[in-house]
Amino acid sequence: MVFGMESILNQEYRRLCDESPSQPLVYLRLRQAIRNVIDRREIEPGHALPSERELAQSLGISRVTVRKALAGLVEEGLLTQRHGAGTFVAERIVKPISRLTSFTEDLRARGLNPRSEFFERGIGEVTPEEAMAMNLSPGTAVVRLHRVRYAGDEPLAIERSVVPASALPDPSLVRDSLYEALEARGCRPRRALQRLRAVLLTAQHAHLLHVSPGSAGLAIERRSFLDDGRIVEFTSSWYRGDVYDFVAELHAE
Ligand code: 16G
Repeated sequence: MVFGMESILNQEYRRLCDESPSQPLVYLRLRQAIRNVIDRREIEPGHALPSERELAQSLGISRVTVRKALAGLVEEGLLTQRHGAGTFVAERIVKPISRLTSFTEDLRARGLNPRSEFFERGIGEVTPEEAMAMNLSPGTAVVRLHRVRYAGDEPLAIERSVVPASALPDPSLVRDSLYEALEARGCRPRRALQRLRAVLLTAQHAHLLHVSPGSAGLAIERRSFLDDGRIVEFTSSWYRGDVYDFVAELHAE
């Protein structure tokens, strides 16, 4: 067990106790402490966390509470658990597909630095295909973004987004995050339909993603809606298959 890591977690947990003594839920506080140390890269991806027993002992809380704190972070994709081996900071990016989050939020939650390189950030008339996919009338103005999405220097995905100009009148409003720009206009998507399929990355996509042509990728199409049912986003993404795990929680019914 790494003592340094235990004491870093311990310190962060105590700091949160002092900062918000009124937080009655111990597992939420521990969850936040772990999130913070991962965020600050004080525990690196792939590294193990102290065991449940060790954490419980050093923090003076019950193992049930520790387990509950960890389970939530496993569900968020921040931690992974390997049977018999323990709990690790997730190395691959594990993305729950049932949450409508943005690339920027997903990466920030993992302590990574999201960045975009734009090939296109403009406004134009909707094409017939886009009009069909988005239920827009011919001639409607749309904003188009074509970006490579990075974590620091590492390219992770290519995205083409189309957004009605009624939701986003000026493409330059999008700096790093489309969802932040939409949120600022009160048009953040509330619901989305997403389609995922496995692909072999074309030479052009592979080049942009710094992988070999023919590498495995995931082609994802997301159509997002506002509360009133209007489509606010139609995005086609190509994610690298070697770094992403998409996970979903399933319920029997
Ligand atoms: C994600 C979404 C994409 C959305 C983008 C917004 C998937 C498969 N796709 O990449 O549809 O447009 O996030 O991210 O999750 P941003 O706010 O960082 O620009």
